[in-house]
Amino acid sequence: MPRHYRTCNLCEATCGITIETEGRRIVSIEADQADPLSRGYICPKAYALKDVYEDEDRIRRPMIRREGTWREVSWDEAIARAAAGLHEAQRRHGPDALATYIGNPTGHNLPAFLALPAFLRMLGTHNRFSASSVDQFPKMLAVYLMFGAQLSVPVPDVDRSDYLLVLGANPLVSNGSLMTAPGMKWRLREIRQRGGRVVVIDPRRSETAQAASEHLFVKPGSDALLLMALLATLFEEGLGSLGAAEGRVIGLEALQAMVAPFAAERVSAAVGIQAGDIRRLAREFCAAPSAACYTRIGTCVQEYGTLANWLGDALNVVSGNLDKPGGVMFPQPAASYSGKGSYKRWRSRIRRLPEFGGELPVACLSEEIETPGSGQVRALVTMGGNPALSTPNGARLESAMASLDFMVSIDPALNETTRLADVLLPPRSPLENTQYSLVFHKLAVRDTAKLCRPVFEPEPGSWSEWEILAALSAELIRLRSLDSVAAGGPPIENPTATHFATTPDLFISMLLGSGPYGLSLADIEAVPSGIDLGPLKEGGIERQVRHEDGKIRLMHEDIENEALRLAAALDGGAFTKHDDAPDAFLLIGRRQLRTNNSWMHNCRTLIKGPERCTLLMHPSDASRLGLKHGCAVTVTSRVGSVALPLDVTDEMMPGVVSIPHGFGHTRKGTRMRNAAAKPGVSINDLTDESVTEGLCGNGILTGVRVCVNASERAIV
Ligand SMILES: Nc1nc2c(c(=O)[nH]1)N[C@H]1C(S)=C(S)[C@@H](COP(=O)(O)OP(=O)(O)OC[C@H]3O[C@@H](n4cnc5c(=O)[nH]c(N)nc54)[C@H](O)[C@@H]3O)O[C@H]1N2
Ligand SMILES: Nc1nc2c(c(=O)[nH]1)N[C@H]1C(S)=C(S)[C@@H](COP(=O)(O)OP(=O)(O)OC[C@H]3O[C@@H](n4cnc5c(=O)[nH]c(N)nc54)[C@H](O)[C@@H]3O)O[C@H]1N2
Ligand code: SF4
Ligand SMILES: [Mo]
Repeated sequence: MPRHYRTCNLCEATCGITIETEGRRIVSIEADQADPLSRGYICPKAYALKDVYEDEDRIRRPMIRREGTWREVSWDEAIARAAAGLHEAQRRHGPDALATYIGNPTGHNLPAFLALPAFLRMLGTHNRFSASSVDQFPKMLAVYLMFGAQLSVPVPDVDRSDYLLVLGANPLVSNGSLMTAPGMKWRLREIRQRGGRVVVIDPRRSETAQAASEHLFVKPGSDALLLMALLATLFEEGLGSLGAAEGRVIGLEALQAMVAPFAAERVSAAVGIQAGDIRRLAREFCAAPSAACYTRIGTCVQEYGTLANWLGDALNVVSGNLDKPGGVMFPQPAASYSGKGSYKRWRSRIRRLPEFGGELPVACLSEEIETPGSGQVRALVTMGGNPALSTPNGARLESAMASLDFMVSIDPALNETTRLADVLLPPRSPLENTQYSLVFHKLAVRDTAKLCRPVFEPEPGSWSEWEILAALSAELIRLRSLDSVAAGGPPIENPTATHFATTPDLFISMLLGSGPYGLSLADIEAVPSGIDLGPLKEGGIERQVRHEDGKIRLMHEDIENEALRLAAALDGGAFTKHDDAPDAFLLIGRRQLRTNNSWMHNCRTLIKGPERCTLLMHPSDASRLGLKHGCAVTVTSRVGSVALPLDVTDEMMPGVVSIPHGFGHTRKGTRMRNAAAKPGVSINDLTDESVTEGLCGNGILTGVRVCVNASERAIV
């Protein structure tokens, strides 16, 4: 039976797996013990790759929707129809009339990832959106401002660390993000076995918190205050040192002045942590032989997200832990592909939210579609995304999308978003493509390199994203050229032709050749489980700080202004004023081991078992409101209301409730039968698109103000 060595493409952990096949069937999926990064770890989702591949609901042929009915068509007809509709919107209303939304799985898919830049450039629209603005943009902006490039992300060197401070992440379930670290359960246990400490700051006693040395509840949305106070303690008590960053920073005194007003005693009530504990954490962090502060999605999806993430890395720098084994370090991948990034080159039309990394925040997409005038979005391309369920006030975006003149989705599922498309272009399974991760090797806790060849020959007549975007680009340019000639101008050359004339293999091979290890494709292919390039290496400041003077910025004007805004909010009582309202709660999200954002709920093996879309609430809150475990509750926010079962648990911080994201498969016209049988509700029918993170406009998905009451509605 053929055995194939692959990297699981479902999440950032990129675990090594082996897949045995018989014909076009998957017979078994197992952990690859020889993978140098994942060391034999996999999670239950890996087995579901079989379900995803064999899913009867998976769309395999292009389809066109007319008057509510889908019809299978040839690729030629689908591409012609898609290009004509997109072209028409741009011809009549200008380049910005076309918007794009790129979702999460494209980062895990080599042909999609490599094809996108050329395609997006060719479209020429300022209205580009992606899941990154409901995810890690604040972290990326923070490192862009501090280190000079949006992917210069220092990663906790967990395998050598003596102290890991985790804010807003639950890697035992998520398997790590902006920190590719498969098997965090083992890696955290090893920290503790070495005599080190793991401290988790989270409004819920998460799975990671349960495995940690210490857990402290924090009020949702207050991480910037906590980090300010940790830094203030460090300076006040003279605990800092620059280590490898000595002589390489500017703005140290300004940083000290900025954090000084945020003493632990002043922020304690707003953060929900005793001043003595805050001071102790700062002392422990600085006294540890090595320490890493890891801030992730919980700290991004809040109002002061960029500031919080910036402060987290400032703490790493001024405690001497940047570029130090056991601290935070810059990985050195065998091949990488990322520019410096950009900020504020343009703004959104209505709310004036800033561009970052060539994109606008998706929280403003619905108003850009709904509001008439020059620059109004009339057509949309989505690829590998489900913004109807994944973005704040998804229900509003859903009805905005339904009002578009034209929509194309490049996606293998007919889901809450793609059901609204006029043309559905389904790419073939990633298991039929070559895979090499250009993103996650750059974020990994160990340097490795692994290339995976297709498990199956491509299904006859199937196209990868590379082929889809190449054909769509060529057809769009052909139509533009016809217009130009008809108007008496010259024909237009296809600007994407050279890009698409190469192949993904050629790209990887070029990047490897110019990379630090001088590897070739053949070198990597010779080791099917992946080549081990060793632990993270010092010298990362030299390699990854990309400001022209090579210096780390410990101060930036925008950060300073955010700090002033934060101080005013603290003084104005913004963090404490609703504390006593009886039915008012702050809503947070959660991830679960057996789900993956909104799109794996159709896997039978994952979705079976108890109802998972429940509202978590602390027993003291439940008894005050007279609510019993298992009863139905209604949760209401400014934008909407949902009803779901109550789960009473002391995992929750009092005053805070939690709903997992990605559910809400109640919409008509989808083709995800297993998901629809256990639909749950969408937390993003409660999150508010009208408020955004202060510097990059990221969606605010945590600390959402809601009321909870006994439900009179039947639960769907
Ligand atoms: N099983 C599974 N794995 C996944 C995914 C999935 O859906 N399912 N999704 C993948 C994706 S796309 C991503 S981006 C990563 C994300 O990976 P992580 O960043 O680890 O995200 P979460 O698991 O959501 O953990 C976030 C934690 O932040 C806490 N939190 C919420 N609000 C706050 C706050 O204001 N302050 C603090 N300090 N904590 C807060 C939550 O309670 C939660 O425990 O996971 C990836 N892995
Ligand atoms: N309230 C709340 N909202 C959140 C979050 C949260 O924590 N709380 N998390 C946010 C985060 S971190 C993220 S990343 C987003 C995710 O948001 P999105 O990326 O918008 O949504 P997904 O649920 O990941 O949807 C993935 C889509 O990709 C398709 N797909 C799967 N594989 C492939 C492939 O190989 N090629 C193509 N072309 N398509 C494929 C699936 O069919 C599905 O339609 O959600 C965000 N939304
Ligand atoms: S943690 Fe699970 S889903 Fe993520 S890469 Fe590993 S096996 Fe796949
Ligand atoms: Mo994400």
